[in-house]
Amino acid sequence: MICQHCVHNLFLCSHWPKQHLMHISPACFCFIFTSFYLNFLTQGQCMLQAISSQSGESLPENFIRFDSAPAKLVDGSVVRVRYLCSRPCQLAVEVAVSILGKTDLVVFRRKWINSTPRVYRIHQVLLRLPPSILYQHDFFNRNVLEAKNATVRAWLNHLKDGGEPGTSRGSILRIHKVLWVTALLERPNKPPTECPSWSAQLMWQMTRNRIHQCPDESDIIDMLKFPLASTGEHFGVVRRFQPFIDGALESARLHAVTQPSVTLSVWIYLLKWCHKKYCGIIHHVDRNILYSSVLMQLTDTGGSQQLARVTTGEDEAFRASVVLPLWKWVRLDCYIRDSKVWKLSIFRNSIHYDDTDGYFGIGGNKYLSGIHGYFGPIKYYRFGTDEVKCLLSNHKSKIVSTLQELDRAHQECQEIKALTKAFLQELSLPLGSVGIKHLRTVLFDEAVGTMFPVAQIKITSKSTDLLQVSSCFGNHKASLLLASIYFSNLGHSVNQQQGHVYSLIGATGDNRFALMHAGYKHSQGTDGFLKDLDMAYSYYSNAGQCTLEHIYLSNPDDLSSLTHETSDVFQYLKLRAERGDLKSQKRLGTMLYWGQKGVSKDTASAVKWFERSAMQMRDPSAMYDYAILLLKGQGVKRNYTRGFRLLNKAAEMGSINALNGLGWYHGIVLNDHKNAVKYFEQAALNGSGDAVFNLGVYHLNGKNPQNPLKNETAAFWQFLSASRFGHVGASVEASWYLSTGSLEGVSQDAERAVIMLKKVCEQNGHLGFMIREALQAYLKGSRQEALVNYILAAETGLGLAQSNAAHLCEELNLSYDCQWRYHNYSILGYDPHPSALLKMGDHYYYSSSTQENSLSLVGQAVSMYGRAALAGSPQGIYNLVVLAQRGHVLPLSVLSLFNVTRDDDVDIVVEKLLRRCHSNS
Ligand SMILES: *[C@@H]1O[C@H](CO)[C@@H](O)[C@H](O)[C@H]1NC(C)=O
Ligand SMILES: *[C@@H]1O[C@H](CO)[C@@H](O)[C@H](O)[C@H]1NC(C)=O
Ligand SMILES: *[C@@H]1O[C@H](CO)[C@@H](O)[C@H](O)[C@H]1NC(C)=O
Ligand SMILES: *[C@@H]1O[C@H](CO)[C@@H](O)[C@H](O)[C@H]1NC(C)=O
Ligand SMILES: *[C@@H]1O[C@H](CO)[C@@H](O)[C@H](O)[C@H]1NC(C)=O
Ligand SMILES: CC(=O)N[C@H]1CO[C@H](CO)[C@@H](O)[C@@H]1O
Ligand SMILES: CC(=O)N[C@H]1CO[C@H](CO)[C@@H](O)[C@@H]1O
Repeated sequence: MICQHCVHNLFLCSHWPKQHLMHISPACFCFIFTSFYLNFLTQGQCMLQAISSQSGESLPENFIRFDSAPAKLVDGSVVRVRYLCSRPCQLAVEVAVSILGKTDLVVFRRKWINSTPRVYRIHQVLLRLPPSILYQHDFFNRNVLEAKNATVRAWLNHLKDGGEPGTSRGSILRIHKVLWVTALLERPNKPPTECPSWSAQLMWQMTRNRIHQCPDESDIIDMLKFPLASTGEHFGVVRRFQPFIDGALESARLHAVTQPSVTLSVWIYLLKWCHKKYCGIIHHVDRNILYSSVLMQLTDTGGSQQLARVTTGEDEAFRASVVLPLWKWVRLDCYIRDSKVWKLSIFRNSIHYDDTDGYFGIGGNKYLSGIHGYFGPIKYYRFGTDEVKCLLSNHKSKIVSTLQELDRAHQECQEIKALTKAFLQELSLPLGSVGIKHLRTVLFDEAVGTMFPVAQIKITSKSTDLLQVSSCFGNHKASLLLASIYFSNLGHSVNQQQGHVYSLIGATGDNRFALMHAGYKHSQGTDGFLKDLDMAYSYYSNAGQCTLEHIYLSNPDDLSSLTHETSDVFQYLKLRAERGDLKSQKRLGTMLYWGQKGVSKDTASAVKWFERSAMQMRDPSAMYDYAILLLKGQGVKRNYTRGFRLLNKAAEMGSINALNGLGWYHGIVLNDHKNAVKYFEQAALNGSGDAVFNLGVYHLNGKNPQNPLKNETAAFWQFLSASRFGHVGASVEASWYLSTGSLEGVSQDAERAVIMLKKVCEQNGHLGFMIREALQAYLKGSRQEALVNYILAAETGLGLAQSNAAHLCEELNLSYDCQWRYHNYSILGYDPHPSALLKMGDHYYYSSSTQENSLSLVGQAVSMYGRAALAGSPQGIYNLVVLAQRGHVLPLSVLSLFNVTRDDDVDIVVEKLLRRCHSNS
C-alpha cells in the first residue's frame, strides 16, 4: 500500500508565540555558586579545580551563612556559622522541631556576643539534644517527639546602644537549614538507669508498636539516574515535581517560595560548544509558559549562565566566567540560598522559586536547543545542601563506570582521528568530508563482511574494531550495530555497559535509529536501561518522520508484491501505463517519486506519469496529486492557475484531500484565512486528518477572522483528534502537551505520549529504507546482510523487523537466543503481531517438557495463546482448546474473555472456544 498521506502533506507551519522568549536583564550579580570539578576521571577522585564564587567585590555590611551543617540531626553534631557584622552584634543559633499539633518547639538555643565588628568570624556550635528526640520510645523515655524535620537557625542582632540585643524577630539577618531527624524506629534505645517491674515491662511490650508510621519522603531527588544523550536539538527530558505529602515538609517548601534554599548538581560532558547563543542545561517553565528559576544555560563562548526569577517577576542573570572544557565530565553545582543574605547590599528582591509550578526540563525544549553531549546524574536538593556528595568516589557504582567508559570511548576516538589524519598526511592525501563519508561506509561494510566468514555469524575483535572506527568517523549505524552486538548474545558475549556506551554515542550523533533505540529500551526497561518514560519520550521526540512499507517475511503474498526496475511486474506496469491505464500510471508515478517498492527514485519520470494520469480528468486523486506538484513546484514548473483549477475539479469530484488542498491554497497562497478555515472545516468533517491538524494550527495562531482568540487548549484537542488519523505532525504536537502536562486541564501522561510518538517514528522513511535494504538483500539471497539490517531495526523497537529478525535467526540456524530474543521483543510492544505471540507460546510450551519449572512455562504458553486469541487469531483459540482438552487449567483471565467460567465442563469450554474460533475465521 502506498502511503498517500505522506505524498503531499499540506501542513501549515505552527507558529509559537514570541512571549516564550525570556527577557534577560543585564544585571550580573552572583547569588549562585558554581563549582567545577574537573579531571576526576584521570585522577580517580574529585578535585576541586576552579570555583567561581560570589562576585561581590566589596564586603557586605552584614553577612551570615552556614559553612557546614549536618544533613541529619544527631546529638553532638557541629554547625559552623560564618558571619560578619557592621556593628557589635549578637549571634544566636537554635534548633527547633515541629511535631503533631505544635510547631517550632525549640530544643536547643545558644547566644554569643560579638564586639569586634567588620571582621569575618566563624563559630563552631556543638548541638546537644534532649533524649526526647534522640532515643526510641521506651519504658523510661515515653515523651518522645516524633519530628520529621528540624530546623537549625542562626541570626544576627545588633546590640542596642545600651548593649541589649533585640528579639529574633527584629534580627538583621536570618538563615536556616532543614535537617533530617532520625526516624523514630531507627533511633537507639536510651541506656537504662533503673529497672522497671516485670508487669510494667509486659504492658509496655504489648503496646509499644502501636505507633503509626508515615511513609518517608525525601527532599533529595534524582532527576536523572541514567546517562542521557543530548543532540543539541530542541528536545529534552521533562520532569514535574509534586508537593510534599508530609504537611510539615510542604509548609516548609511553601514558606521557601520567596526565600529558597535549593541545590542542583548536574554532570555534563560536552562534545561541542553551543552553536546558538544559549543551549539549555536545565530549565524551568512555569504554568504561564515563562522561564522561571532555575535556568542554567551554556553560552556560545563555552561559559555557563544561570538565571533566576525574582519575586517581582523580573529575571536576573549571572554569567560564570569559567569556560567549560570539552570531552570531560564536569559537575555544575548551582546553589540558590535565601537571598536575604544579599538583599541588603545587592538585590531589592528575593528569588522566586516554586518547583511545583510548571515543569523542569533537562536539555532543550521547544524554544531552546539543548547542549551537544551527555548528561550524567542530576541530583536536586529541594531544601538545599551544603555539600554535594562526590558521586565518583563511589567507583563501584554502575553509572560511574558507564560514564568512565563513555569518556574512554571518546578519548580513543580522538586518538584514532589524529592517527588517521597523520597517516593520510604522510601519503599527502587530504581528508575532506567526502573522504570521511566514504571511509566510514567502507569500514562499516568491511566490518559486516568479517561477520560472515561462513554461513554463520561470528563477531571477532576485528569486526568490533572496524565498527568502532566507523562509529568514530560518524557512522552511527555502526554505533548501533555495536550496541546491538553487545546486547544480544549474537556471536559475542553480552556486555550491557558497552552496549549503553555505543547506544548513547549513536544517539548524540542524532542518528534516528539510535534515538529510537534508546527510546525503545527506556520505554521497556530492558537490556539494563532504566525504565523511564520521560527519557523515552525525549528520544522519540527527537527522531524523525514519514513512510514505511510493512512486509512480513513469513507472508509470501507480501514478498511477491515487491518490485524491481528489471522485474516483470515493473515492466508490466510500465507497458500498461504507456497504453493509457490510469491505475498503472498512478502506481508507477508514486513508485518512482518515492523510490518505493525496490524501485529507485526518479522524480522527472514520476512527474510525467502523474501528469498523464491526471490529465485524463477521470480520477480525482490523480488530479489532486498532480495539482499539488504544480502548486508546490516540485519536479515541475510552478503554475498556480493550473494547479488551482485541477484542485477545484478534484474537490468537485469528491476528493477530500483536494478540499484540504483548497484550504491550504487559500490560506498560504491567497492569504484568505476566512475561506481557508471554511475549506478545512469541510474537509475535516469528511475525515481529513490534515484538515483537522490545520484547524488546530488556526487555534494556535489566531488568524481565523471568525475566531481570533489564540487558544492552545483548543489546538491540543484538534491535534489529538488528528493524531487518531495517524497524522504525524499532530501526533508530535499532541504528545508534547501530554509529556509536559503544561496545559490547563491536560494532565501529564508520558506513556500515552511515548506510544503516540513511537508509532509516528516507525513511519520514518529512513527506517523504511533500512527495511527495504534488508528485504532486497534477502531476495538476493544474502540472508546475513538482511539479518544485520533487520537486527538494527529490531533493536529500535520495530515489531515487523523483530519478527523478521527472529525468522532469519531461525532460518540461519543461529544461536537459540537470537531467535527468542526477537520474538520476545516483538511481544513486549503495545500491539504485538499474533504470529509472534503464537511463536512465543510454542516456545514456552515445548520447553516445558524439558525443564523443571514446567508448570509455570505452560502458564506462560497459555497466556501467549490467550493474547493471540484476543488479537483475533483462530490459531490462538485452537491452541487453547488443545491445552484445555489435555487437561490444563486455563486461567480465569483467559476464560472470562470467552464467557467461560471455571465451573463449566471441559466440553463446554471447548465448545465455547471453538464457536468463537469459527466466528473469527
Ligand atoms: C500555467 O498554465 C496555464 C494553463 O494551463 C498556461 O496558460 C500558463 O501559461 C501557465 N503559466 C506558466 C507561468 O507557466
Ligand atoms: C479554549 O478552548 C477550550 C476547548 O475548546 C474551551 O473550553 C475554552 O473555553 C477556550 N478558552 C478560551 C479562553 O476561549
Ligand atoms: C539449518 O538446519 C537445517 C536442519 O538442521 C538444515 O536443513 C538447513 O539447511 C540449515 N540451514 C542453514 C542455512 O544452514
Ligand atoms: C522475555 O522477556 C522478558 C522480559 O524482558 C523476560 O523476563 C523473559 O525471560 C524473556 N523470555 C525469553 C524466553 O527470553
Ligand atoms: C455469556 O453467557 C451467558 C450465559 O451463559 C449469556 O447469557 C450471555 O449473553 C453471554 N455473554 C456474551 C457476551 O456472550
Ligand atoms: C524545620 C522546618 O522547616 N521545619 C518545618 C517542619 O514543618 C513545620 C510544620 O509546618 C514548619 O513550620 C517548619 O518550618
Ligand atoms: C467532498 C465531500 O465529500 N464533501 C462532503 C463533506 O461532508 C459534507 C457534510 O458532511 C457534505 O455536504 C459534502 O458533500
